[in-house]
Amino acid sequence: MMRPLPLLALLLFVTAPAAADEPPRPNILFCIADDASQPHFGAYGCDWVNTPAFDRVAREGLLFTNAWTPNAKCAPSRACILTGRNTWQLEEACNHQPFFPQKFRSYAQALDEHGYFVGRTAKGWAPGVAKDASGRPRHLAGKPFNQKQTKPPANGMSRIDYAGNFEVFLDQKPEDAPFCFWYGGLEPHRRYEYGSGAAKAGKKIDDIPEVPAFWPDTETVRNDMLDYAFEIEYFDQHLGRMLAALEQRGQLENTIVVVTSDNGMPFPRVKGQEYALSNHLPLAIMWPAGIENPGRTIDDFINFIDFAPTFLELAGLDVESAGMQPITGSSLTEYFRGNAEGIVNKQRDHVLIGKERHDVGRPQDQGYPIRGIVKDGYLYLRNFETQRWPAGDPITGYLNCDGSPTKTLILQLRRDGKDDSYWQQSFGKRPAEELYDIRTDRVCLHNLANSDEHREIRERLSRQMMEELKAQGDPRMHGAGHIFDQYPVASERTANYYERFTSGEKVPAGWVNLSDYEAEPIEAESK
Ligand SMILES: [Ca+2]
Repeated sequence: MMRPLPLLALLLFVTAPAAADEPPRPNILFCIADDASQPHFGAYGCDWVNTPAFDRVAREGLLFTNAWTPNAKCAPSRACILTGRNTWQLEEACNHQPFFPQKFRSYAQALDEHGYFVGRTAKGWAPGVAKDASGRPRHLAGKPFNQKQTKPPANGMSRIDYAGNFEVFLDQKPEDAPFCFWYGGLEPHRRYEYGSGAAKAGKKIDDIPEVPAFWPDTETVRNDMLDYAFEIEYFDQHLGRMLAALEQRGQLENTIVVVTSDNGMPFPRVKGQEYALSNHLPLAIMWPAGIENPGRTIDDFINFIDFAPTFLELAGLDVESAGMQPITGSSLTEYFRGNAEGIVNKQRDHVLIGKERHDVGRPQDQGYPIRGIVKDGYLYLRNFETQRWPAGDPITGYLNCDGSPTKTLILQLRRDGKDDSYWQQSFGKRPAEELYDIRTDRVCLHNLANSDEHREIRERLSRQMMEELKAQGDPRMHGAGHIFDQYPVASERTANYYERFTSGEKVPAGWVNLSDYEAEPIEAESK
């Protein structure tokens, strides 16, 4: 065993510039779409969403077919990325719109302290409040570069010129410092300009081969999907401009480019839930100087908690020198070497997922606690509070589902007494256990939890999930799940929503209705 290095030597090792015979530390460009599901990128075979830049990253690097976030909602998903810890290991940051605990540092903060030039554009960790002990904002994903504005091709898209701001960032970078940049695009987060996919991108509703069976297959829903597609394409265009800017500056070679999304599409039964379309996300990584035999496809389970340890390793840091809390994920650099494809590391054979409180609207700001495991072609879910409403309380408008033409249609079909099956799937209450064969039922509609034939697999997955969660210190496995409901909501606008709403207060909840939808507060991190 190696003797520990004296502290001074360790500090010199981690802060000194690379020696002459060592390659310089790579730049890091982390690109994260907001609310895009895994199937909707060209590299995965989708032909009604055009993503040439994502496809290039996959072609010139690695395409991962099995990347999952532990928690399919903006702030908690991003907290896992930034800390390398599972959502149930993050205290308040397990919730959406929380106060981010001061004890948790991000990889971006660590790199900032160890010689990297660090910044971000648009949405970093959000929504929520992250402040240090003296009340100053903590830039968990890097300091903001948002000044350059542009005119996007449709209403509802951000005016922030992401790629333009990346160039501003590159212009400011000291010549001898590597960079770490976070491109937090605000697409395809709602709202959308209805019909823009058809009118402005020339898409046709018949281009969509199949509407997921839990939504009605109508022109309205198909148009909603095309508008979502148009927004993904806008995110991808800025990625393309960023790759071109790096190439032009001769910096693409030693930059690791990671492209993913924080959670699944903002449609009923997807975003904010824990099904396959919710948590299974796109992932492509390129690094010309560092990835051997590009163009490979990797089928191992990759977890969002694996990004932070990857970036620390590339920066020559360990958890202690980074000043971070212990990391649960493990570095992805094993995939960069050699020529292995498909199933590479047999130990990476499952992921754990789960959630607590997302958007508000239940009594006492309660969440909807779930834990799950994905393994051997199955998704197993355990719902801990089955008397609660999974997508939010009907009284306040199912607030854990963004307002949309698809949501409105499903609620209308039920109200009119025409069809309540879609409502049941997206908004109805659920049993304590769910089990889906996601090889044949990717949309998770056929619950096998009560099938005798599947009893063995259900019990095996449940046991493994519970054992691992216990070992990871999940409070819900140790009789303390209620603490997640007790953490305050970091927004005076929405805290205690149910009680205020039911006592007659007019509480703004823009996200219920498309007409007065308000985007999530993207600058919460820097306020
Ligand atoms: Ca999101």
